[in-house]
Amino acid sequence: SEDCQVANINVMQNFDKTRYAGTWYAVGKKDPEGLFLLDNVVAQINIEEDGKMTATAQGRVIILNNWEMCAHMFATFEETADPAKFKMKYWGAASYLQTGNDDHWVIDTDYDNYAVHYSCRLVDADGTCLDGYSFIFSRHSTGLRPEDQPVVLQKKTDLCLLGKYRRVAHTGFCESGTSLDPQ
Ligand code: AZE
Repeated sequence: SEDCQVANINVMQNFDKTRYAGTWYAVGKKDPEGLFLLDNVVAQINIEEDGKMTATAQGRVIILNNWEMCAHMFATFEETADPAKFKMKYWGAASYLQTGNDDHWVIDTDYDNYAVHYSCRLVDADGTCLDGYSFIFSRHSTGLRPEDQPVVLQKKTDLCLLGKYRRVAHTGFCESGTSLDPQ
């Protein structure tokens, strides 16, 4: 939002989770504090038979003693009054990975090419976000289409996160057999 108030952030109107389902490649990210997914981040959104949204995600991480691995994560989503705002419970396939309960807000998506995700973990006393993360997702591992770039740039600006994103590389790290985590 204009005043960077988390409560005033605009999310996707008439969000359709069934169209959000499928594979998304993270092509940009703004990191939170602490351990986080480094690169090769791919999310798979599923709609279960009961209509509930779930997800799996993978990404390269470095844990504890500089141990590099591919993190395999699972998530369930709790719906809220706003169809584009979810509570995401997540955990790792291995116990030493992260668990958490984060917001999962869909800020904007055309469903077929790009999606802008946002999660504020800690709202400051002044209503701005003190600790959060955001992913720019693409249906294409190669990045955003040129025509989607200005739309995404505007959303980054609206989120008060312009200049805070890094590109997310896709090198095949989580597709190779080099992972220490069983596939
Ligand atoms: C997200 C969307 C799809 C489901 C999940 C996502 C987030 C995952 C993490 C994982 C962190 C792992 C760490 C391991 C050491 C948003 C991509 C689960 C934040 C830090």
